[in-house]
Amino acid sequence: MVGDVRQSIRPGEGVWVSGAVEICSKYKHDQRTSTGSPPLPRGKNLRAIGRYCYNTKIVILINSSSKNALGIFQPFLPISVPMGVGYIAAYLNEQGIKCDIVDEQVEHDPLQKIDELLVNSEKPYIFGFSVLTATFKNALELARELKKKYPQSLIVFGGVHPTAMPDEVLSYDFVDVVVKGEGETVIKEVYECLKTKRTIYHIDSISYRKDGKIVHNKPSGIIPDIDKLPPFPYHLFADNPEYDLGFVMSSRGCPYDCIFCSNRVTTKKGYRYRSTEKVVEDIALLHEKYGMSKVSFFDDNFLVNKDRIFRLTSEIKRRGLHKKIEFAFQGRGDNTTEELMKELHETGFTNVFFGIETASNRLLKLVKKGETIEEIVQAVEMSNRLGFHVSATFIFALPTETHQDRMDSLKLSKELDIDMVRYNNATPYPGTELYQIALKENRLNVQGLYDNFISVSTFIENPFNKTPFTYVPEDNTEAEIRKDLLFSYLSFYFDFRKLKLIFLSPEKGPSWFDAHGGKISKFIRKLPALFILGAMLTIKYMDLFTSIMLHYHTSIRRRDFFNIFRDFILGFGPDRGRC
Ligand code: B12
Ligand code: SF4
Repeated sequence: MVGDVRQSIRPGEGVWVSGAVEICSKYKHDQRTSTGSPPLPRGKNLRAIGRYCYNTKIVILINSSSKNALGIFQPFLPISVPMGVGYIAAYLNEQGIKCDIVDEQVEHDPLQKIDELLVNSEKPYIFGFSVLTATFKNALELARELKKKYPQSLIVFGGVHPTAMPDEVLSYDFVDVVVKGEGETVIKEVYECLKTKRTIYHIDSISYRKDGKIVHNKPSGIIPDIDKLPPFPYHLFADNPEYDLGFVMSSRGCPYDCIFCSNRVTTKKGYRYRSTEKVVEDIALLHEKYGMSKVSFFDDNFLVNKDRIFRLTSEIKRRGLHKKIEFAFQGRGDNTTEELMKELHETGFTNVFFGIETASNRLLKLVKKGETIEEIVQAVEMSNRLGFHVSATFIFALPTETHQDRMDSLKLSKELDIDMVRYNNATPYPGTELYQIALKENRLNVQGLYDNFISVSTFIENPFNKTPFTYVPEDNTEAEIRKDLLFSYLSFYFDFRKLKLIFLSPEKGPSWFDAHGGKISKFIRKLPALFILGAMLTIKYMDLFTSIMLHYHTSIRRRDFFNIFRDFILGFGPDRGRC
């Protein structure tokens, strides 16, 4: 009756069949009694999506992490609450579906944690992985182990990477289903079908294997009214002091077309925002219940709708929260106006982050940023004038970019007097237009399972084992871009005021480098890592120095290199006290 079934079936209990099998007799009974959804095909090779013959009760959501990817830098990065699994858990809980969260960022042994959670739980289980490109490898490793240990479980992958690459993900036979796009309602449907012993083949927005082939169901579209979703479940993460709870998400989606950005892979272009009341409720909760005095808006693009921002600021003021909390947000230069920025600053929005990307209008056009450098400069200058702490990112190695373009970006970042800057190397994330360009130009370099998809690799890599770039534009070399990146960091940060900011007030920045973690005990624990980091950077900068002196693999001029030190010394002059 049953072929390669890996676990015996006991009455009242089901089994997840993931081999070449036939349908178990209990399933045949279920098929008769099932309602609504299409019946399972019979007697076929059921490898892949398999068959359920029981009640599914348990959903475990796993936030995959790339914790080893950032190497020695990892201890300096704050741990963010995994929002994707958080939102899904909130939705499932609201629907009365029990689920647990396992976050690889904070779980030293996720497998053991899962074992503990499953003691006395009813089988089988849904393991729902939240996956980014950088975390894909870790997710696969854990999924493989889980499938081995719990062969009757259903392994579901969701998030940006699986949404962009469902075929690739399903080429691993231990992954059963990919949920594409926003997953709240889809995972609920999957759960309910399995629980009521129906097939899941009809569910929109999923991909799966059937009869040896990968099937992609049509997308169900974005969730039109995100206000109907339950609020973020901060309480699920509040017990772990490692998390920084100070964030809020007030919108989803972004109407722009930047070719390097994978935000829209899951959220699409439809810009949706939550009601003012609900957002301010979250903020009040963070302050009143969790004692937060700093809250970051994690929206892709916060300023898209000005009317809603004015409504938000007036409600924050009405509740007196502007006197208790400092806010950070990320926006576009062309979305700012003096009136808007002034209002935001008066409401406690003290930190603004701009993705400037490049100083070249030609490149801004090429990457479809949809704004000009003049608009960005105006916005940054206005923010400085109003007293904002300004952070920004630039992207190096965009298609057709030259060394001079990069040096212009560096010059602009210094002229604009930005407080914190990150220079990233262009990374063609799957699902973006940049990925397609890199593929078409035959310049996409994927190492292993996206091991090199780290846009800050130059800074964190081992100097003796460099991380190859994912993309190097024509007429450039990787060595040259790497040196331009290191030079830019040195030129920007070798400045008394900036160094003081990083080491003494990391909270004023966009929290990408937290040297001491706020506590002396934490700082001491980080000392060995800090030492190794320092040694690695010394080696990198010695190598840069040698290259510049010998004009080897770089077009950086010696004079420009020495000017950095001249400026540093001059920086100790009259202006030293600023900050
Ligand atoms: C806020 C943010 C951060 C924050 C916090 C992230 C966090 N803890 O959640 C910080 C600053 C820490 C961060 C860091 C990084 N980020 Co980030 N981040 C974002 C941002 C703007 C919002 C993410 C978010 O929470 N959205 C809200 C939730 C609800 O959406 P979601 O996670 O996508 O989840 C939904 C669906 O994807 C799906 N889903 C997700 N998981 C699952 C699981 C299952 C089982 C199911 C069914 C469905 C499902 O349903 C969810 C609910 O609708 C996104 C852009 C974006 N819009 O996605 C970039 C983004 C996710 N980040 C990105 C990157 C690259 C990074 C970094 C690697 C940056 C770097 N320096 O290289 C790091 C490392 C992250 C890591 N954990 O490894 C990329 C990912 C690209 C890719 N293909 O992987 C994005 C898309 C931005 C971009 N550059 O285009 N990030
Ligand atoms: S980079 Fe910013 S503006 Fe551009 S598409 Fe992404 S979120 Fe939108």
